[in-house]
Amino acid sequence: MRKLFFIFILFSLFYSCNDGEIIVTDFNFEASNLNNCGGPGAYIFYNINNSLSAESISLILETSDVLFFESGTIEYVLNGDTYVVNYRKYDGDITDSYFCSNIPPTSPSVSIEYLGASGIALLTTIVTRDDEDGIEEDPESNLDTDNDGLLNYFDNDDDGDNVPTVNELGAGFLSGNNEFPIDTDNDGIFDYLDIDDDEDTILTRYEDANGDLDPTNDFTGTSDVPDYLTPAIANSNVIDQYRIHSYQITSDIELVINNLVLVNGSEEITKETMILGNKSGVIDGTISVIPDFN
Ligand SMILES: [Ca+2]
Ligand SMILES: [Ca+2]
Ligand SMILES: [Ca+2]
Ligand SMILES: [Ca+2]
Repeated sequence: MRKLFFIFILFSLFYSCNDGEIIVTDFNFEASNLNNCGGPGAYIFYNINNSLSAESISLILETSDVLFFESGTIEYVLNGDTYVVNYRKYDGDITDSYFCSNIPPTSPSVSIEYLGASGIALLTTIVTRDDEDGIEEDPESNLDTDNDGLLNYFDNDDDGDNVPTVNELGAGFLSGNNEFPIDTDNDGIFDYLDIDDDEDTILTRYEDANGDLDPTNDFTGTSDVPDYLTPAIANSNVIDQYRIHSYQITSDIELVINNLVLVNGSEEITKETMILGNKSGVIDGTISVIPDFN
């Protein structure tokens, strides 16, 4: 009875066409075991299950698309040529190097192989960007105050005056003692959004006498207040160029193949929804960029 029940479970998950044989296929892939390697030109995604007899399912995408940098779902229709799925069983455990090393290991050997004859791979990416600039900014907002192409929530110089936002808020605001960031010229526009912080009609970006794209280190005379915060000093050095910007980026993915048909000779396995899995932190790092000046 127990055996019958077990077979019934397997049969309800997968079924075989053509010859009517029951194909005993575990497909016990843990969703969290999705891994990837490669990059533009050839991306490799794979999920390994060594728990019983070793098996893997893998997807190769030969595409020049730059993946993982934009949120959304991209669709690839399997074609057996450039977008290929393989399901394999092996005579021994396999490791990441089986898919990712330049010289593929000679063992273990593949004992059974199925090729994805058809199906649609759906790669869903969720990207998080954060400038960690001391201001809470809405990641849903398209606000780009300085129109430099970096939205405020990942622009660490929101007004494009070449003074980083974190240096324009004031210690009191950063420590939580002040409710509002500083507004040096009291014009109702906080310094971090004000392109002329001292209201002397010279743009902060231009109050950069030494031209190093950093107005905070330009002082006239013995003053310890930089020129861009001193209304009495109005020297202009026209600089229409942005300093380098940096922000944190993390990218999480989920990979699913819909209507997958796996074929080995006359044997066929179909699966309406094959979850290859998910992976956090496919990208996890810092992006540095010099925005174009508009
Ligand atoms: Ca911006
Ligand atoms: Ca600024
Ligand atoms: Ca102001
Ligand atoms: Ca000024």
